[in-house]
Amino acid sequence: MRSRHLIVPFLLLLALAATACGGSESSPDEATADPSTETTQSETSGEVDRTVTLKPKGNEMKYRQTEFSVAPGETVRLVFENTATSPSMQHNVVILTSNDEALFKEVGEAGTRAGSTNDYIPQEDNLRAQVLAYTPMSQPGETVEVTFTAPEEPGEHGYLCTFPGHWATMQGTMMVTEDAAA
Ligand SMILES: [Cu+2]
Repeated sequence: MRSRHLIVPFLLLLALAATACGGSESSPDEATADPSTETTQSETSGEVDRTVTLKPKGNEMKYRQTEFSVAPGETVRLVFENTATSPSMQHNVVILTSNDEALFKEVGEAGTRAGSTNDYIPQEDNLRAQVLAYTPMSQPGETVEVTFTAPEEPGEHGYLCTFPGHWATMQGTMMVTEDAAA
């Protein structure tokens, strides 16, 4: 009897302790989850030096904006708003390490070979090394983006869409220049 009386309050205490623990565990989790998300967002936007937004030219296999400038070494957020309405107008933005005309063709054709499972991004190591940054492939009406660090060296970098058949006409040039510095 004596031991039984001791056990019951002890179990009650355990149950209370467990409840208290559970309660105190869940509220800090919620408390930390929200601020950390906010912090990540503010950190991300704080780190971005420049946001560049590109769009296609109607339902053509062309970019509306065929040139943009960034400053050396800055963090660039590249947004592509696929404003096209034709279902075949899937687009991405693939930025190259140079503005070499032959490279457009190589990367464009390699993108076609890579296919949809690889998001039309070249799989060959030598060509992947020539890709500075790329957005995911976008469906008409979809917006995609990528954040990358601009090269430290001033120069010209081609960009193209690697959706099959688009590379030859869907091209532009990213200028890395001190003139673009804020
Ligand atoms: Cu395209």
